[in-house]
Amino acid sequence: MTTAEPLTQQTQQRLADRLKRVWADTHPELSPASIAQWERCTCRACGRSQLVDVLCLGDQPPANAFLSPGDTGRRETRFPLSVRLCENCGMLQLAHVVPPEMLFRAYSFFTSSSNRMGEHFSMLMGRFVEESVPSGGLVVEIGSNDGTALASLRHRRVRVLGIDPARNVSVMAASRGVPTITEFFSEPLAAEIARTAGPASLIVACNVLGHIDDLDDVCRGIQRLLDPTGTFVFEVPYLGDLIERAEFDTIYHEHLSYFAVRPLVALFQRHGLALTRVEHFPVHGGTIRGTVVRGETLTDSVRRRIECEERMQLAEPSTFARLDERMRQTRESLRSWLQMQRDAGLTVWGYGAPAKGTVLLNYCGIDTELLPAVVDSTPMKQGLRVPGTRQPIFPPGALTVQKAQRALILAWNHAAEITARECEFQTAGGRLFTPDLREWKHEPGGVEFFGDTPGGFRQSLDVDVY
Ligand code: JHZ
Repeated sequence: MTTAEPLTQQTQQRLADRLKRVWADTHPELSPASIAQWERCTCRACGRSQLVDVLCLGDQPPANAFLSPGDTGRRETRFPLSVRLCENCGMLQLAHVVPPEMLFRAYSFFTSSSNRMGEHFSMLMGRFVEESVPSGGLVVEIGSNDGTALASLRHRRVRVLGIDPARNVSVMAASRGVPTITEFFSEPLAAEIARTAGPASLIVACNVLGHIDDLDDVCRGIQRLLDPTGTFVFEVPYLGDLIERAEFDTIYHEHLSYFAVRPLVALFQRHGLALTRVEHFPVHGGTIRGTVVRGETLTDSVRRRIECEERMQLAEPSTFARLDERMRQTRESLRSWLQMQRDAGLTVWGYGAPAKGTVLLNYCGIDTELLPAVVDSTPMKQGLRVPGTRQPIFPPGALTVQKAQRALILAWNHAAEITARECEFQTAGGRLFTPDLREWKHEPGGVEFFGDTPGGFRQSLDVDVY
């Protein structure tokens, strides 16, 4: 498809019909009326119906729907992965919603799988508890996963409560001593928590706002639960980084929204909430952390950030036409590099089976011929296969045992941690590359990367505060 051109009526109808059929097959309990809601025609941030189609990554299986050995004979359910831009507020968002019950009840991503992420969240919690939570105050985390962030508060005199719909990760959180409600966050749930546990001094939501279709309901829930002087802190991958570094593999069905500051301000303002501070981190390829309080003030720093986004043309359809071109170039260069390795008799395995790895492999059409297997440290993923392209997933040690000569780091946001961990593989002659084809090496003084970065793709980021 050519980007920045609206889909034809006919194509839109075909996609919508297909999605409804999939919904009806997989969820017989849903009424036709509820199924019909799952194509998004109004903006999640401003509510207006000025959405234009700007990108299409084809039909893809859900990125975390790993296949068990018994599943390999069956056809996988694929959903359209198409992206729309709101011409009114600039919010980038997915057009189609895969049932959240399918995506989030059994979750294969664990926050604790990266030591660095554990440190990052523990620093976030420590700082905001000191800034905004009195002794005995309540800290609530939306999307608390395996409890890593809240568990870091165990020595502080505060009460903690996690909320996460995934049963398996909630059990892990409970085993860490983190009380967790195994549910989707919603306004009624927020009202119930406020009634039974009192208002929250701090509400935290990291890498979860993008997963939620009804952001108005989230904001209403925050209004219900937050203490009048409380703070809401969130982290989301930043759209500016997605575009600058062509991080298109972070586009998948779980991520319904791709946030810039301007649409976030519009969303919060409609609910009597004010985004007062934005910080920018290199985490997950570029993340913004927002601090939100009750009120309507637009601070100078946030206003400057919005001006900067205008200069970056984050809300221009032509920006996405350029991104589409870079996506195609990445597909070409990655495929020809893998073919060259194969022709030279070198075996390349994937390192990490993150959700973004599924997207990269499927979008680029990288099957087991080009990349026979991947390794991942998450026990729940080992023994399964990557959705769509079907590479088997082994524990990391298999890389050396099976004598792979190259590893393509699909979890490129953890490249430094992985390179430092894989000394044995490198000592045995193995070489590590990220999808931009830069080589990573563990040196005595730390990790270094080599090679040109065509088009400035995924370089490291500095931390800055607006
Ligand atoms: P990682 C996650 O996406 C999850 P994903 C989520 N959908 C989200 O919103 C975004 O982040 C922002 C493995 N690994 O973090 C573990 C090793 O094998 O990039 C994981 O399977 N060895 C909520 O799924 C994967 O890589 C290691 O040394 O793209 C990393 O997944 C390390 C550090 C990781 O998440």
